[in-house]
Parts: sequence; structure tokens; C-alpha cells
Amino acid sequence: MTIGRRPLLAGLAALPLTACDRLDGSPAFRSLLRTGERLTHDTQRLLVDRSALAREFGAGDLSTVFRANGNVTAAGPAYAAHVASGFRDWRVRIDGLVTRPLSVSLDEMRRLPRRTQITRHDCVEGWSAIGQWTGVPLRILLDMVGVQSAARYIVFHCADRFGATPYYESVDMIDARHPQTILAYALNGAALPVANGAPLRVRIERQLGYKSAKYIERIEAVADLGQIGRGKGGYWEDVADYAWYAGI
Ligand SMILES: Nc1nc2c(c(=O)[nH]1)N[C@H]1C(S)=C(S)[C@@H](COP(=O)(O)O)O[C@H]1N2
Ligand SMILES: [Mo]
Repeated sequence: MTIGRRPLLAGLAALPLTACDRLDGSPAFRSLLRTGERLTHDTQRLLVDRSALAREFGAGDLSTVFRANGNVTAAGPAYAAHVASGFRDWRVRIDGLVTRPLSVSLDEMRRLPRRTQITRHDCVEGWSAIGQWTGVPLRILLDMVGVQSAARYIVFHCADRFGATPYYESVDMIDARHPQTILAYALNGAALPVANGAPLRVRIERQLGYKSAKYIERIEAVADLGQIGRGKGGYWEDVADYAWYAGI
């Protein structure tokens, strides 16, 4: 059980190994082992694994075409005007339970610290694609706005709609602050295409594709998800009962 070893070994350094020279004879060690055995894999995943990085790939692994799925544009004259002007006047808002709400242009985004990663996108519908994403780590922006301690989730509000309903998604603070969670403005070294969520989409690399919201226009810190959509934290969660936590 390799997952279980990590917390056990981490705990060893703190064990007082007094007169006992054999580790497995130490009562403290034995009780530690029993504790480890009681934890289910699921619990351990929650305790240990959430900060692990998703696998990153090399340039040779890139899919020749990064498929687009779900909405492949946002309807309406406002979005069309943004596309026509290269998103010159576009801004994303970051607000909710934050101390210094912020509105950031695409140009400003590009001047913030960035991260580039080649990852595999897994869609719940049964296809995958490997792409290179570049963007601003979300945690950098969260630190800029000062997320209040009451905030437990980050909600992504999108410009595209299914019928009358704009797409939305949410993650907890662990995924929001995960090092690979970036607000991506580039795919495979070029500006993010409209079909993949231009000008800005989030990458939630430890979860299924529907969590990676495209066409983001507002990022909101909230204390609970009850007021978001129908209360399950995401569009597909609300309309089709998809899992809110879709870990892969
Ligand atoms: N705003 C928005 N985000 C979205 C969707 C969508 O329809 N609208 N579809 C989701 C689903 S199911 C997947 S698989 C991915 C697809 O991203 P892609 O178009 O870059 O392949 O976006 C996700 N994020
Ligand atoms: Mo998907």
C-alpha cells in the first residue's frame, strides 16, 4: 500500500525511539501502523494525494488536434465584438469574498507570472487529448485579491450558455491553489482558440474535463455553493447529476 507509506514514514521522524532499537517493536510505531490500516484509501487520497501533480508530458506527446467539446463559442454580440477586437477591451473580474476585488485585462494577464504545462485532458464522454497550456497560476491571483477566510470555494462564471443558462463550475481551495491550476490564455503556444474557451479558461488537471471551465468572465470566492445555480456547484452537476468532485 504505497499510498499509506507516505504519512507513516513522515510520522516516523517524530517518533521517540527510546530504548527500543527495533522499530517494529515500538508500541508507538505499531499503533501508528494500525491507524494507517484503519484509514481507507479514499480517506488517504483526501489527506495525502490532493496536492500531487498531474502527469506532465513532452512535446512529442502532443495531440495533433486538440479537440473542442461542449460549447465551442459564446453566443451574443458582446462576445463577437471581443473576438473581432482580439479581446482588447475584455476583462475578467475576481470578486466575492475577497478583500481587493480585481478586474484584469488579457494584456495584464499575459504580464503576470505564467506556467506552461503539457497535460492530458480526459473527458467524461470517453476521449482524451494532450495539449500544452500556458497561463497564470490561479493562486497568484487569489493572493492578489486576498481571499477571505470564510471563502471555501472558487466559482467560475462563463460567457457561454446552454439555452438560457450560462456555464459555471467550482472547485475547493485545494484545487484552486494547486500549482497546475492555471488560467490559460494559450494552447500549444498560440492564443487560446475560440473553440477551446477564448480568451481564458481554467485548467483543473486533477479532475475530469468538465471542471475546466472555458470562456471565463468572472471568478467568485464563496462560502458555500447553495446560491450557485441549483446548488450542486456546476452546470453538469446541476442538470445531469455529474460528480462535483471528479478526481482522476
Ligand atoms: N464554459 C464551458 N466550459 C466547458 C464546457 C462548456 O461547454 N462550456 N465543456 C466542458 C467539457 S465537458 C469539456 S470535455 C471541456 C472541453 O474543452 P475543449 O473544448 O478545450 O476540448 O471543457 C469543459 N468546460
Ligand atoms: Mo467533457
